[in-house]
Amino acid sequence: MTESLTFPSGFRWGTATAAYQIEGAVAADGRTPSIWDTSCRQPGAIVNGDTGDVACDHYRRWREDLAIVAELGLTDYRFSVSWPRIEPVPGRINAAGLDFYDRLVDTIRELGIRPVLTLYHWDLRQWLQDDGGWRERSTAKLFAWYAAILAERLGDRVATWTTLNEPWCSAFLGHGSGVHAPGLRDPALALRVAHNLLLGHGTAVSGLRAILPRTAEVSLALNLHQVRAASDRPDDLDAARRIDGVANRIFLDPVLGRGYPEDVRRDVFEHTDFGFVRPGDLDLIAAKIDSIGVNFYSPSLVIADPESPEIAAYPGSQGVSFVDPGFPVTAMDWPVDASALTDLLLRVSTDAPGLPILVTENGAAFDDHLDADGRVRDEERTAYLHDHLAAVHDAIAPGADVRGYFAWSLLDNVEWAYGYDKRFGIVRVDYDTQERTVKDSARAYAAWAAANALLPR
Ligand code: PNW
Repeated sequence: MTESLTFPSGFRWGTATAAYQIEGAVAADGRTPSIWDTSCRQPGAIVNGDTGDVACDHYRRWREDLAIVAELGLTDYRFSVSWPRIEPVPGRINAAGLDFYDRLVDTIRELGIRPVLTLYHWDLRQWLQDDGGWRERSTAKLFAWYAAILAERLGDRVATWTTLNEPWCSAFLGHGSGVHAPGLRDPALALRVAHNLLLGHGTAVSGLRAILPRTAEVSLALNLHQVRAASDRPDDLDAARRIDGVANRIFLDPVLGRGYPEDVRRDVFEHTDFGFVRPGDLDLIAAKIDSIGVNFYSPSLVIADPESPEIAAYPGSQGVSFVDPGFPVTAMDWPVDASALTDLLLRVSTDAPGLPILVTENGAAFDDHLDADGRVRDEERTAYLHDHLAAVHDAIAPGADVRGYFAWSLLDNVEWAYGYDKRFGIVRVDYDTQERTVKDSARAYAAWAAANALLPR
């Protein structure tokens, strides 16, 4: 690349984390367990038997971590609030939990950074799971109640609110394939859970509107799949339609006011007739949002495969297989193709005209290491971030209204079912000493943020 690619003025250069993945201190100050604390104690659920008990000890080291974000000159920091810290037992607000996020938000702002708050990044309170969790409609109401508590406390200082992070994962990895907490495998339940999550989103949005200043930005972060068909043959195109339906449109369409897609209803009819949708639900779910968060890591390529049984994380996917698109892969074995992000952003901007887009997560795990001179030369991550930011630029040029980008993740952290094995951080964490090392990728990212441009490499 010979010239710099400049981003629109005001473009937000952020980085992101999630509470369970970094905080540790799982029993501190009155916190009670979440479904992830439970899951990580089930033999075999998490690689190496890892747990989030200590994680990056961010609950104690948060000042140091925020200082790194400031030193990198980033404009935005996306974090999530741990529901079990706020409401450790039914109906009782934990002052110490609220105080933690209050201090965090004040310090983020003092450092000149914009806080972007996610209300739910998968750490459901275990006692609520014991009462049925997202299987129950009532959980949507409880979620909105919790959202309102936080809005009352932080609404004067946090401008951007994201309700749910990646409801596809909560519904279909948590209740379909069972690789995420609470580890259930029941496609009919997973579809009901998807609806209750969306109901929680919509109910929370309405509640937030009543509390937050009119200038607040309310959003939802989806891990949209960029699905391509292996060929233009009708059966391959139909395979792509199915995956697009149950991964993307089942969330996007109701949120954008179009209700559940008819073709998805047909694909999953053996599991459910959507009888869980009650009058008024779709209006609630369509509550106006101010931006949409897109989390993107890797493209999907699918092919018609008549012998293939339903893939548990994709209800209605019988007769479909995912195939290797042949790109280089990350340590997660996820193929890397930045052009898929351009296509995805253009698709979202066509689907949701007028709705600003934030890339709320993008990044990669690689097996990087600390060199003797104290540096982490993670060139593959730098290249990944560079190419995906160029892909964002490619989407903005023809008109996608992308307002910002958040590198996942600030820190190496607990990568859910993969434990500490996979390092996504732009900052390295030594889990023995808790020492942080700013990786070369973070330095490169900081330089682009300072220039508001991708500089020639
Ligand atoms: C996202 N998939 O998770 C999450 O928001 C982060 O907490 C996580 O660390 C990050 O991506 C990296 O994995 C995903 O199987 C987990 O398609 C799994 C999938 C997608 C996203």
